[in-house]
Amino acid sequence: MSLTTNTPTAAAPIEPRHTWTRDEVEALFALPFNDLIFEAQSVHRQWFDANEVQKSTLLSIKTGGCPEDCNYCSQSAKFDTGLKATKLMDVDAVLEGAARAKAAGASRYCMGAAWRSPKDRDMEDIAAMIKGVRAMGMETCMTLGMLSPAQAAQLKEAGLDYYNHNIDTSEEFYGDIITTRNFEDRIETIGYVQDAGINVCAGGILGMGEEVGDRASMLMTLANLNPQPQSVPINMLIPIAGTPMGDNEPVDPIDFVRCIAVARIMMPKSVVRLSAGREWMSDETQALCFLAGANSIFVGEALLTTANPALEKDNDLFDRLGLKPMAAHSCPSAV
Ligand code: SAM
Ligand code: DTB
Ligand code: SF4
Repeated sequence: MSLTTNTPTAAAPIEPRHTWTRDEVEALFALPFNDLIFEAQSVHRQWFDANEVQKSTLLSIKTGGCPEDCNYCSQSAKFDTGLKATKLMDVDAVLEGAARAKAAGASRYCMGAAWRSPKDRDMEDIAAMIKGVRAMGMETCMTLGMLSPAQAAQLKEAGLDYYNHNIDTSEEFYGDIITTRNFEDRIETIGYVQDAGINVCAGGILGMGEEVGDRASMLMTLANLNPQPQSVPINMLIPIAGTPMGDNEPVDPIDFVRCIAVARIMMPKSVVRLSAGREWMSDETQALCFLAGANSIFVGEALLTTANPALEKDNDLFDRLGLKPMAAHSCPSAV
């Protein structure tokens, strides 16, 4: 495949396109590594400062006991992972966590609940959390499972900036990972979020036993959404003992970097997040991910139920790479 697929003209930065075919995406994955990274870095510099990385912090506002059967997840009630289920947290406790995240340099606070979908009775507290975090000057993100159009509108009304709803893998492989909902359900909620005027955060997981073709198909689905998701998390599977994926083999870091690069090329105006799994990655792998166009990470010592690198370790990596945090509300595609 020619390297000119997405090559910019000197004058105008390339705009996202929504007509990607699986053959085109697979051809990107098959490029020699150096050509792929060069192309990704060239695209990256058109819309972003290549030395800026957005920092988000996660909080699990309702942990465990989830009725869904996502084969990778510590929080599904279908697997015995030893996790203790909790109720929805108090608003004040969530806001205390947000203040700590802001002090540690996060520009976005992401709140996750282990629900199939939120109950209407929970929406008042959820709205209070969004308003409180926003008042601190951080971007807000929620991930609560499937939404109705009315719930999406309530979240928008409360001031929600981003809604995370991952497609996780290809449409073809989805049924092997989750049986309690289908791929179409995911796309439907993403549509409701877009219709409500909320930025979409949607990505997936590598290391679940998928083939390169599945990774290509997943990125094709994401890039062909119109608009493209403004935020694209690429997670490395964290194998959880007690789940069907507890003994999965780790992903080859080079293959992981390739996927980041292809995502960057296909979604030039989106923030691509080097998401779960950094605790198990070398500094060099992370540096390659940034070179390939990743420009967001989770900071803080926990993700939802698993570990994330210590703050000092991340600050040290930023210093050694000359990286700076991205300011809130500076994504070029955000609504
Ligand atoms: N229940 C909501 C949902 O599934 O949409 C929100 C929370 S869910 C834990 C958020 C995302 O975290 C999942 O879609 C998945 O992509 C990611 N995730 C969960 N467990 C993971 C694991 N063990 N390794 C990597 N990513 C994981
Ligand atoms: C996303 O794509 N990854 C985050 C966030 N969105 C919600 C979650 C990662 C979870 C990793 C496993 C855990 O901590 O339970
Ligand atoms: Fe539930 Fe979300 Fe975990 Fe699936 S990924 S089991 S929906 S918390």
